[in-house]
Amino acid sequence: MKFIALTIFPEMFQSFWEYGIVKRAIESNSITAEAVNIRDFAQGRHQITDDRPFGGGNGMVMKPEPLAAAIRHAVAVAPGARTVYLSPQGRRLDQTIATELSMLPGLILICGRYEGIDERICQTCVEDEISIGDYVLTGGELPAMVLMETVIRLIPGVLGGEESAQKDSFANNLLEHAHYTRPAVFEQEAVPDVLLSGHHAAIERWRLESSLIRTVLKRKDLLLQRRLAPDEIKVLQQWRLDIEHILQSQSVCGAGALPGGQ
Ligand code: 4F9
Repeated sequence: MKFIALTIFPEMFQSFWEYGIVKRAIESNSITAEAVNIRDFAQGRHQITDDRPFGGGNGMVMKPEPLAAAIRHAVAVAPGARTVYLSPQGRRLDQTIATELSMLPGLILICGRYEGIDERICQTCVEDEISIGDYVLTGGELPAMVLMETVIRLIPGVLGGEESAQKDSFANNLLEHAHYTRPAVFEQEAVPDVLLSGHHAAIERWRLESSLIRTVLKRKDLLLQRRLAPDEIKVLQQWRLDIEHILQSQSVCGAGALPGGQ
C-alpha cells in the first residue's frame, strides 16, 4: 500500500517513518511512504502556499493551485489511491474506517494548515474527509500520522503472529484485558493467582471477564454497539445474579443488621 502525505512540513514525518511497526512495514515492502512538500508545487520566487480569505477576516487559507498540482502528482505516483483530507468536518476515524482504508491500494493524505484549504479543492479533488476527534489542532499532519498508524497495522503481514491485530482493543469492540508481567509481587500488590496457575482455560476465562468488566465500567457504549458472544452473555448473566444476590442481602437484612453497616 502506498502512502503519500501532502504537507508544507514534510520533516514532521521523518521520525514517524523511522520507528517500530511503520519502519518495519517499509523495510518489508508492505508499504511505501513519502511526504511531499506542497511548496515544491507553488509558483514564483517565494513559492507561497497560503493567501488571505476572500470576504476578509483572520487567518490564512491554503491556495488551490499548489495543492491541486501536488494532488495531481500524487495521483500519478499512486494510481487508485484515495485522496483524503484530514479535517474536523470529516467522518470520525474508528477501527471500522481504518479497516475499510486498509483495503485500498493507497492513501493520499492532504494535511491542511491555517484555517484550512480552498473549498474548491474539497469539491473537486477530495474523495474522503476524516476527523480524528473533536479538538482543535494547528494542522493535519498529526491526524495523518494517526490515520496511517491505524491503517498500517491492519495490512496483512505487517504485524507478526504474536501481535495479531485481531486481538487488539477495539478489534471486536471490547477493551483489552488487564496485563501483568514480573515481578509477581510489586509494592505489596500481587498478580492475580490464576495468571500464575498455568491453567490455560481458566486464564482465558479470566481475560474475558477482565475485558468485559473494563468495558462495562469504562465504555458501555462499545457493548451497546455490539452483538455479544454466547460466552460473554453467560458472564454478564452470572454478574447479574451476583449483583442481585448482594442487593437482596441488603434489603432482606436491612443495612443496620449487616456487619459493619451504617
Ligand atoms: C483534522 C482535527 C482532523 C481533527 C486539522 C486543524 C484536524 C485539524 N481531525 N484541525 N487542522
